[in-house]
Order: sequence, then structure tokens, then C-alpha cells
Amino acid sequence: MIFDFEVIKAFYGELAEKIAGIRRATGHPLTLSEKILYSHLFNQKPEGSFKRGIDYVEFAPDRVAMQDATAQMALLQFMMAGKDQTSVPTSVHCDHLIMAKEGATADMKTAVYTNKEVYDFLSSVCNKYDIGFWKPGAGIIHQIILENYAFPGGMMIGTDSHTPNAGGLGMVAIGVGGADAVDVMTGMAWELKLPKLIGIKLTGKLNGWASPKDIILKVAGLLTVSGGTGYVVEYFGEGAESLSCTGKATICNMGAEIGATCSIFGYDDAMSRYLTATGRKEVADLAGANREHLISDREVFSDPAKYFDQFIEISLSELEPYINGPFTPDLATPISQMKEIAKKNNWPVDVEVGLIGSCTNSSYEDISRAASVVKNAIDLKLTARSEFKITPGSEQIRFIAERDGYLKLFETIGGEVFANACGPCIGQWERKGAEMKLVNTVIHSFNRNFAKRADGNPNTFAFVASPEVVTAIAIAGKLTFNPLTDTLLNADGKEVRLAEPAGSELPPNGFGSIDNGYQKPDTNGKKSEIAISPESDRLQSLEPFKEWDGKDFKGLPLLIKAKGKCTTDHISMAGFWLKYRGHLENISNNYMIGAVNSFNDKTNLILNLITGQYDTVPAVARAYKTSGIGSVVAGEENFGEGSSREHAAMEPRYLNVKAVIVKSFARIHETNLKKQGILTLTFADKEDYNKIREDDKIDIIELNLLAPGRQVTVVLNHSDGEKETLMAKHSYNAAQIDWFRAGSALNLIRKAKIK
Ligand code: MIC
Ligand code: SF4
Repeated sequence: MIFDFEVIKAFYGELAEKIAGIRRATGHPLTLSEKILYSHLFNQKPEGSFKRGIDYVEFAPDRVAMQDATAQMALLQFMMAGKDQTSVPTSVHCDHLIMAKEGATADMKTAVYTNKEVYDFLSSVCNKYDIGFWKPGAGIIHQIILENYAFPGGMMIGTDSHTPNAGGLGMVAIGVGGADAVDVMTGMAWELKLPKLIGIKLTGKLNGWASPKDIILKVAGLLTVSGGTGYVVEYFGEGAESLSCTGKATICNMGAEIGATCSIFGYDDAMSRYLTATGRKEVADLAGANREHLISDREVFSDPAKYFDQFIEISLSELEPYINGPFTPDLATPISQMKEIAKKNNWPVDVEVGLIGSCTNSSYEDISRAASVVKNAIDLKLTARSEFKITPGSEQIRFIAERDGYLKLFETIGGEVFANACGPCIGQWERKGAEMKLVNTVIHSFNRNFAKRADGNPNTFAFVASPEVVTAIAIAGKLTFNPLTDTLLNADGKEVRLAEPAGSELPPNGFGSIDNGYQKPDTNGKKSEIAISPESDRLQSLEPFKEWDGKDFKGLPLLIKAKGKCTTDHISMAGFWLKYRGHLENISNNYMIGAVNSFNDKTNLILNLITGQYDTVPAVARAYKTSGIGSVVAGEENFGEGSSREHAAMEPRYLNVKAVIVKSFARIHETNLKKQGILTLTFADKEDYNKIREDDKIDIIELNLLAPGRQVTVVLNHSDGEKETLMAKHSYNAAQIDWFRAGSALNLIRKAKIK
């Protein structure tokens, strides 16, 4: 079955005419990114006047996807909007809440039982509003989207930062917070600052141990975790065409790790093969007939530097495998230099666990290449020195990996297969002994490796590499093992060298037909009421946030000045806390518990200005809230990097934080904060971060004059009686200022409905 085929057909039916109109209006050759973005304008015309990186533009995406950990809050908000059904095709995927502990079968049983209330809620909301529901065990959102929904030239948003995975099938797919999803689901325009463009030309061809993952690991090293912020990254060139569709998806997926709005590849034969193999030959035919509209114009290819804001060229023939980490995905080390760099940095090199899979690297190609390494190791009489775990991205993939004998091979070297879900990637890993907080090293093919992410242990050094490299390193047991040059001692005491991995792009025996875990909306569900028990500790109906009272913020205590990296994992931790994703009050108890207080270098220990005592961040925030006092949060660069979770924005709003002032924001988090009605500011002079003292009372004044481009005045009232005034910038446009005034973006939607 092809989902929403009529919508896709209609899209391709209009595409040629739309592109011709865009070309007339802009008057210049077009990149693929522009073609897709401009063909999805909400009501505006491209006029040739939009300025990239400056103008906010309204879009009409073709679909919305949500995963269970973010869908709860998104749907609770959607329910407040008073609609009968979603305006565009929408799907919900149960993937984040499944704990990895004893292997797939046992873990699935536990998950279905422990998360019953949430799954039942999501399933009944899906039935009521005509939303496709993917049951627990079906797989990870991005893998399911690639296998079933993505189509070249389309545009979608998803409440998960790795939504750009669908760029592997030529789609502009963007990660957003739940409130943005509500805009699109309620039929409103979805607004985005028109992204700038990075063009990356891939020349040559990958060989040996190098894989698509290494391309993005290298790019992450070049651009860093914030280098892609505000950009669409468009890949092209003969090297791009030589990659499998799923390999392209891996690259687009991890574009989130450089902060990119999304990444994309032009339509090619690899995409056609993937669409056909996954039962969507009709889509491949339509895309094939529109191929010229699904790639950049010829002029762009011949002079890319002229059409992209930044242009990079990478030779695949010379690319060697990379290992990125620890603690950040952009610390890129070519495998040949790992021995030296690990030694220099004193990284622990004994690898305890190698993990493959996740939404980033679960393709047939990935699994078959990793399996070839295992097969070769067995033939060479080697065993795995590290533990080895596998999380398949979907039931489809798990099924064929089992059918084609790969899972058996993994088990032969002690591999353990977890459920088709996020599992260890999001801290849903009951790893034995993690609570002892011992220093140790793991290596995985996931995308993120922030501190504590996988197992909650701050002393776990997590490294990211391709599945085949992870497998080789798990066999060797050493981070410094380079399969290209090094040998291993086998059971007979002989020095042996692993052969280069080999795999297949697509399953030679097809994908087979399975129960994929999809639940079609049941029309009887339309009439049912969605009941949320007031006693529940997992779900809680939302109360609208209060409107801004029109007054300046005066004498607000500083809640916390966060030091250094402050990702959404630091702001609203996942793992254990995922269970409260539908309960704002309960999840607010994790607010900023991972952030480092710049005044004492400790996490979760801050000064309570009322008592003069130190306490946890949530406790102090609640104390201020109860006393009717607002507060201010300060931070450094790329604040809120990582996830799309809007809990990181709703929690401070719920806890009465009025403003967040930082050196710079990550895109999704900044929008999330704005949408929830928190004032988001950046220091006009970054050095002013240093002026904020622990016991400051902060004024933010002349808020009635808040206007696009106008700086905001912040006064620091120090406890010694001195005052310092500093200026802060903001990126609000006029419509977004209305969100602030209304108390949240959703309040505006609700008001429109009430009128
Ligand atoms: C992640 O990879 O961090 C997550 C968990 O998928 C998040 C979403 C979430 O926090 O629910 C993301 O990337 O957006
Ligand atoms: Fe799930 Fe990890 Fe992918 Fe996020 S990055 S969707 S947690 S598998």
C-alpha cells in the first residue's frame, strides 16, 4: 500500500507548472532546495525578493510526523485548538519509550505494560483525529518515514530533530517543536526564517572501510555543532549519486548534529531503486518523470560557489573512516590518528560495548556490512572482546535481518538484539552497573553522544562511528584499533587482519511482507472523548499559559547562569524522565538538572535568593513560582542544541521563567521558547555574559516597545547596590511578538478559534 498516494500524485501533477512560475518570479537558476521550499509556500509568491537568512517565510508542508515522547505534548496542545481532524496527513510513532534491558521480546512486553496509558492515549487521539498510528515495536519514526512516507520533492515537518533523515529520499524534512506541528495540523502556515544554503559536492567513490556515515562525521568536524544553523545542506555530484538512498538518509539524519535546518540530495537512480524495493514503484515513476525538477539546475552544478552561500567539496575516494567524540558529535578523528589523539587526551581505550542500529544507521546496507565483518571475524576464529548490541530501526529491517541470517551471526559473537526502538540512543538502556559511574568507553553508530545520554553515567566516553567500524572495534575491544592497518590475535594465536566490509544496498530477496505495526485510524474513534485521569502521573491536560500583563520585568532573580555546553539533554534530560513527557508538572522536576552552574561548576545546585541557601534548580524555580516571582536564565553558545523536545521550553514557562538570555541559540529551541511565550534574547556583546552575578536582580525594560530589530535593555541590579545596563538582541518578527504578548503561540490559535 502507498500511503496518501493521491496527495503525492496531485503534488507531481502541479510540479512542472509551479517550478516554471518560481523560475519566472526569481529570474535565476534554482538549487533543489529553493525548488522545494518555494513550491511549498503557504500563500505567498516567490517574487524573487525573499532574503535568505533574514526573511521569515510561510510554508505549507505536505505532512507531519510525531514520535511518542513529543507527540503527547503536541497532541495535548492540538486538542486545545478545537479541530475535528488534522489538516495534512499525520502519523504518530511509538519508539522512544521502550526500555532496552533484556532483549527485544522481554523488553517489548514490559514496554506495552508500563506505557499502556500513554499508548492508549496516543492511539485514541489518533483515531479521533484521523492520524496514522505506528504501534510500539513497529520501528523508529525516521526509518518508518523513509520506508513508507517520504517522497522526492516533498516537504514535511516532524517533532524530532532527526526528521531530516527523509532528505535521503529527496525531501525537505525539518525537525520542529510540537507547537509548530500544531500550526500545520490546524491548517495554519508554518513559519521559518528562509534558510541559507550550503552546497557540498561529493566527488569520487567510497571504498574499503569508508561509508556514508564517515561523510557526515567529517562534515561535522568541518562545520561543528553550530556550523549548519540556519542552513539547508544540499549534497550533489557524482559521489552523491554513487551512494545508496539509505546512505544518503544517514548523512541527512546527522545534519541535525551540525544544527542544519535540514539536508537533502537530488533525485537519482538510488532513490528510484529504494522506492521500488519498498513497494512504491508508482512514486518512483512519477518522480522519474519529474527528475529535472527534483535536482538543481545545470547552472548550479557548473558554478556552485555562485548559488550556495557556502560551498565545500569532499573527495570520497580519499575519505577514511572517522570516529567522533567523546561527549560531542563534532570532535572528528580520522581512524588513522586515533591512537595518537586518544593517548594525548587520555581517553580510556578499552571499549566495553559496541552498539549498532538506531534511526541513523539501520539500513539493510548497514546491517549487511556489519554482518560481513562478523562473518569474517568468525571465519578468522576471532570473538568479540566488547559486548555487542543491535537496535534495528524497524520491524521490516529486523525481519529481513533475521530472515537473511544476520541476526544469527550477531548472536554468534554474543550480540544482543534489542527492540525496534530508540533504546540506548535515548537513555532507555538499563545498562548493568551504570549507576556505579565508572569511567568507561562505548562506541555506537547513533548520532548523539552528549554526556550521560546513553546510560546516564557522566563517565561514559561515547564515540560515534559507522556500523562496520563499531563492529570491528567491538571485536578488537580497543578504541585505537584500526581495521585498515592493524591485525588481531585469533584463537590459534595467529595474527589476522579483518577483510573490508561488503554488503548489499537492498535485500536481494526483497523486503517481504510482514505485519508492520501500522494502525489505520478507526473512524468509530471520532466520537469518543479523550479522557485524561486527574490522578495520572504520566498525562496531564494542559492549562493555557497566562497572557503577558503588559508590564516590564522588574527585579527578577537569576535562576541559573549555565556554563558551557547546554543541550536540550542538559535542560530536560531524557532516559528516566521520558515517562513524564505527557505531564508538564512532573517533567518540570528535571528542569536544567544537567546544566553546569557557572558560579560553582556544579550541576543542579543553585542559590535560592529567598532563603540564601543552595538547592536544586527545579526546587528553587518552584520556590520562586510559589512566591509569584519570575526568573531569568542565562547561557552560552548554541543554547538548546540537540533535540526538538519542547518540554525544554514548556518547563521554564511552567516554572515562571520570564526570559532566557544567551550568547546564541540553537534554532529549534529558540522557536520553542518563543512559542511558549518566553522572552528569548541574545547578548549584543557576548562579554556581558560575564557581568551577570549570582545574586543579581534583573530588570528587562521598555517591553511595550518590543519591535523587530529593536534591541532590548537589560539592567543588572547587583547586590552591592551597583547597576549595570546591557543591551540584548532578539530575532522576533512582528507575528512572533504577538506570541509573546498573548502568552504563547497557541493562545493566538485558540483566540482565533473562539472568535
Ligand atoms: C533525540 O534524539 O534527542 C530525540 C530523543 O529523538 C529528540 C526528541 C525527544 O527528545 O523526544 C530529538 O532529537 O528531537
Ligand atoms: Fe530515537 Fe536516537 Fe533517533 Fe532520536 S536519534 S529518534 S532517540 S534513535
